[in-house]
This record gives sequence, C-alpha cells and structure tokens, in this order.
Amino acid sequence: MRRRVLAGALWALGVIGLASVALAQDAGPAPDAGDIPAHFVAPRAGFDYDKRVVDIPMRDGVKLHTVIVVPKGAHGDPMLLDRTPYNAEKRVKTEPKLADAVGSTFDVAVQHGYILVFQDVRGKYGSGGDYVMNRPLIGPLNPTQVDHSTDTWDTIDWLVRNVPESNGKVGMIGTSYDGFTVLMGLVHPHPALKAAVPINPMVDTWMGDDWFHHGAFREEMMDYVYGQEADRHSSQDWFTPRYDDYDNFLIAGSAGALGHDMGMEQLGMWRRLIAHPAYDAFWQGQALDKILSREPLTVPTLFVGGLWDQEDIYGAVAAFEATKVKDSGHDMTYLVLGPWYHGQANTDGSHLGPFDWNGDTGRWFREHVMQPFLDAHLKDGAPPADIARVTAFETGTRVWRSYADWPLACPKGCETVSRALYLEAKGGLGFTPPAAGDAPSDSYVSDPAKPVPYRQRPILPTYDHASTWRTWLVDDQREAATRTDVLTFETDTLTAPVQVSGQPLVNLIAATTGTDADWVVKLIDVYPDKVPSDPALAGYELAVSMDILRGRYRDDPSKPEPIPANVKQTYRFALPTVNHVFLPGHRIMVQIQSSWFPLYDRNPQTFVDNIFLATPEAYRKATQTVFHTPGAASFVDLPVVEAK
Ligand code: PG9
Repeated sequence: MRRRVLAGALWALGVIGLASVALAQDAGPAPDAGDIPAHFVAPRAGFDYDKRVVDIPMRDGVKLHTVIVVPKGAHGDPMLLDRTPYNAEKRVKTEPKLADAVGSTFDVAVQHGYILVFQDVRGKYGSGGDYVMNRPLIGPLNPTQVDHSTDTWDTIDWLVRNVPESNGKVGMIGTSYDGFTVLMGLVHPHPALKAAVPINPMVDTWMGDDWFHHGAFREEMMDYVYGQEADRHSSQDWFTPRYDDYDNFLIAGSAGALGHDMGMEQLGMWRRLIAHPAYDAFWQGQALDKILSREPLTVPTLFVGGLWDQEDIYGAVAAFEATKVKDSGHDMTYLVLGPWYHGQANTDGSHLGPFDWNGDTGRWFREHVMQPFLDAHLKDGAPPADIARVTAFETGTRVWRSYADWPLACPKGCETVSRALYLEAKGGLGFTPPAAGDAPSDSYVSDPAKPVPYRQRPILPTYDHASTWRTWLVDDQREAATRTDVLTFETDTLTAPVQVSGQPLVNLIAATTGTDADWVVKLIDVYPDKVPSDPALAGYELAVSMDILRGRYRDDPSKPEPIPANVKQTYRFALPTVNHVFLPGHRIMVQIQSSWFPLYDRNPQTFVDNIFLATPEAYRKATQTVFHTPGAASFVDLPVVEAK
C-alpha cells in the first residue's frame, strides 16, 4: 500500500511537473530566426578574445545557436567545433582571459592559436527545431531530411565562409554526447573538416555505453532522460523521495513503473527505451562503430577512451577497432587510453580515487598527443604529428606506452597470448584447469528484494554534487565480497608480473533455478596487506574490468530467450578494455554476482516479455550455481602480454 501511495504521489508530481513544463514549452515560439540577434560581436576592453553569437541557418531553415570565440588578432587560425546538448553559452565563462573562459579541455589549444566554436544541437537551448535525443542518421530511424551529419555539414560550411580570421580548416572535438556529435560529423563529412577528437563518445548504447550494458538497463540514467527531454533548457530536475537511491529504485519496482510514476511516457526517448529492451534494429541501426566501419574514414580521428569510464567505457575502443580495418595507410585512426573516469582527459589526470598516476596524465595527453594531432591536421604548414597510432597508459606500472595497434601490437620481444584464468573449488583461481574430485560448484541465493548494491550505501543520485559517481569504478570491492550472494575466487600471491592488455572474455558455466538471470563478473587486482608507499591501499580490491550480462541475451542479443531452469548454460561476454600489470605481491581476484543495483535494474529472475514492465509478482529469489569442474570449468580468458 505504502508503495502505491508513494508512487501515486510521485506520479502526480511528475505529471504536474512535466505538464507545466509542456505548457512552458508551448508558452511561446522556440527561439528562432529573428528572436536572437543574427550576429553580434562583443569586443570587450581587457578581454583577449571576442565572443560572437550567431544563429546559423540549416538547410531546412532551422537556426542553430552558435558561440564563436575569436582570439584578438587571430589570423589564419583553424577552428575547433563542439556541438552539444548541454548549453553552448555556458561553455564560455565571462573571463577576460581565453584560457580561463573556456576551461581545461583547451588549456593547451589556446596557446596554439585556435578559434573555438560551441553550438547548441537542434532543439536545445538557443537552437530552433525539435530535440531528438541521439537523433539517428537520416534513414529508417529518421524519416526527416536533417540529422547531426547534415547539421554539422551546414555549420562548417557557414563557418568557413563567415569567419574571416580562420584558415578555412575545422576540427571537431567533444566528450560523451558531444563525442557522439563528433562521430556523426564524420558521416559524409564537409571537406573543411580535417581532424576529429571524440572523447569518451557514445557509440553503442545497448552494448556498453550509457543506456545498457549487454542488455541490462542502467536505470540510474533515467534522470538524464527526464532532465534532457522535459524542456529545451533542461530546467526540470529529477526528484526522489528518499536520500539513498537504493531505496528510491527498490520502492519504485521496475524501471517502467518508476518511469510511469514520473510521467515519463511523455518523453520520446523514454518511450523508445522501453519499446526496445533487446538489441533490435533500433539499436543496431544506431551503433556508430558499425556505421563508421562501412566506409574508410576520410578525416583523421583520435579516439580517446578512459579505462575507468563510468559512462561510455565501450565506445572509443569499439569505434577505433571498427574503423582501423579500412585505414590501410594507418593515418586516419588513432587511439588514446588513459587512466581516467568519464571526461577526465579534459582535466587533471593525476589521480583517480585513491590511486596516484605519478603525474597529470590529462595534461600530458593534451600536450603530447592531442595538440600535436590537432596542429598537424589543422595548422597551415605544421609538421606531421610525432605520436604513436596508439598511446595507452599502463596501470600497475603507471607508465605511458606507445603501440602501433590495439589490441596491442607488441613491441619487439613480446606477444599477447590468451591465458584462461580458471575458477577453482574453495574460492581458488589459477591458470590450470580445475582438477576432478574437488567441489564442482559454488552457489548463492539471489534475492531481488535485497539486490547487491553496486557501491557502498547510501548511494546518491549520480547528479548529486556530493556523489562520487565519477570514481565509482575504482571503489574498493571488499565491500561486495562480504555478501553471501557474491562469489569470490582468488589466486595465490603473484611472484611475477602479469600484464593484461585488451578485453578479458568471460566463459561462465552456470545454472539458475529461475528462468532469467543477470551475471556480473569482476576482474580485480588485490593489493598486498602492506603497501609502504601508500598504506591506505593495503588489501585494496581494485576492479580493473567488470561488467554485466543479462542472461536472456546469452545466445542472441536481438532475441531474448528464457533460461531453462536448473540446466547448465555457458555465458560468454567481453569485459571492458584493460591495460594493467598485476605486480608481484598482488593477487588476482574474480567476483561473481547477479545484481548491481540500482545502477542496473533488477532482473526479476523469471522470464517476462519486457523487464521494463515486469510486475512485482515476477520478482523471485533464485539459486545461482557457478561450475568449476572438468567438463564445466568456468574461466576468464585474459589477453596476457608475455616475453617471446
Ligand atoms: N554519457 C553521458 C550520458 C548520456 C546518456 C545518458 C546518460 C549519460 C553524456 O552523454 O554526457
């Protein structure tokens, strides 16, 4: 009863909230055409740049609100374009010094003479037209005659003809959603587009970016849909009745029930999310790694990934690996992997949580990789960039490495081999297959009424200023290991380093008493009980790669199938990219569990058509059994780098 009353209250609030927003949205014409000064230059004494605000007409007449920052005295400078749904005007603070006005992403670029351009995407903030989140390319998923590709083309065409201080060359740069718009600009690119830097881009939002990971829905992202789509100025804040999100999402029930309580059926993206729980043509048709792999890239592109990117850990590597195939000259596709959370490439990369990287890896990247790449392709007469095709930070040893390819093309004298790390009885873990006679399996009860928290409670909403959402992937996993519904397997203490570079591949053999299940697998570096250099790290359990698979998609992500109860199944899926050395004195650990809440919605563990719409009765306890015995030996395939 309490739940329904609360939900009812939420629902009422939600509907009122959105309804008023809808009214506000209809309160007058969208800022368009003559509503905003067509073109004004705001020279200000004491400022070392001019800020111009223009509304650039697209081919369908809609005008996109664009802020152009021109350093005083600029002549023959390239332009860097960032197309964003997060308010272009906010990207330029009213500071007299350009470096202070545009933030640390450009702290090196501003020293090299660049004109910076920020644009509201169609339908957001000052731009006209309608907002469609992750607007697909023109085609079966977009029947209109405009998309981000055409809007980028029209924008660049206007810029090169209307910014006389430029050299007619444009680069695109952007992080996250803005990284997605960079990639969209690579489809039928304008001839003046000469370089692209997609940082932590959204690439495939069902496989591993933002919305789902292998089919498990990231319900903590619901507030993003609400905030982004409720109105063009994103003025509607998500709200929750309880302090701890673990309570909020448990009380609400399924993600669909929460969306209903919040009145989200009014939002296009929400309707599309709950209508497409499987990897159907809707998601496959938007996967930018697949789209960009169809034709050779014609714009040199530096894909930037974060090894602990809590939002888009999949995209950069997937897009690099997909597009490098047709890059026969090895001069179009580049990759950087840093020890970063989402977006940290743009700021101070000295630390991540309690981990010190022995220097500001973010600034090093901007200075030694990004700027040479941009200058080489955008500055007239600049020399080729002296950068490797792949620059990857190696954690454990804390050094930058240069490679000719990724997964890493070993420098001389080494090779990458697949080494199966087997689960063993009594919580063991090792590189030899389990012996007969040992206990064949371990079991736990997975109870949807008490799902495993994805991090220590209280869990604040990701947008809460007090939340450490950004660094959650490096949380100490000892917290989880104490639960009886989390299995833990651990090697002996290592006597030699083990370098893992690439994507670990899970081969889990398991049975459930239910007819659906989620499987979470974590690859963990266990620190020694004494760490003289940093005592706070004693015994720390650092996850270097972990992910979730929704069991109904074990065979075909587009076709969910019930899991036959009490029958061994094999679950194979890739974990996120690692570039880590497990040092001597450390141990390797694997943890397994069946919920990761409330970042991921709960699996009811009984097969239903659409988990978004699961009824409370569908959520049932299940006993999960993980096998580690000859003929049913679970293991994680590690890409280990070994001396030749
Ligand atoms: N990665 C961010 C995000 C996108 C969609 C849902 C939730 C987060 C971003 O694009 O900024």
